[in-house]
Amino acid sequence: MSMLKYAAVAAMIMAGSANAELVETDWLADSDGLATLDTNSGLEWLDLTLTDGMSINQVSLELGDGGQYEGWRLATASEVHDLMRNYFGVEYIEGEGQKTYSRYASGEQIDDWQYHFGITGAEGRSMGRYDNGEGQSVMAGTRNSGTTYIDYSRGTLDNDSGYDGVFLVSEGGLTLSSQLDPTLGGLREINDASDVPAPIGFAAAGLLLTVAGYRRKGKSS
Ligand SMILES: [Ca+2]
Ligand SMILES: [Ca+2]
Repeated sequence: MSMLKYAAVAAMIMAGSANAELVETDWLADSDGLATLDTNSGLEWLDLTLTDGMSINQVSLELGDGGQYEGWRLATASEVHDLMRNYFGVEYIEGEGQKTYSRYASGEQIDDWQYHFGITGAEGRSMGRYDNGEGQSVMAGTRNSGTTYIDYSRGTLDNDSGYDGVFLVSEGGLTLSSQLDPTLGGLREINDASDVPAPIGFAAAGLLLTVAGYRRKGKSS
């Protein structure tokens, strides 16, 4: 790959990671707004209100043929981390464990998040569970106070509460919006076209800056 292409890809990735653009999409019927497309990752997320109060294991039982959430799958921890990092701009490092950001989110961020994912509990809680990768249930989301959570401990995969739903995702082709609107597929294709997984992308961006730095040094000396 030429240096120019590296620069273009690195710039695209850095620009894309700066903020996640969330777009309301429809799952089953026109204007139901039951899903949300993250244009950054190309993933569609099911509204958290639809799984509110359920454990991860209860939701898992409904993912197969004929199930309530047929075609959706559980979001991985790193997919949720990416969403939180990109949307809220939190400086979360993989493996850091439970993080609570007090009064972190702006009013606009909270409003938009609640609008897209729905309210799951009192005081504007808009929260979802996911498997932390070690068979434990953890939560991410925000609430009216502005406190934002990542990997907040919620006990076992059988644990449930009225505070949060479960994060479910789709790579496309499942929701009505992604079937009808070619631009949604187009967004995914743009993401796929870079063909650079995020960690490699960041490495490429780092390499580019390093090379640029060496060049400047070389010229000045
Ligand atoms: Ca939505
Ligand atoms: Ca609830």
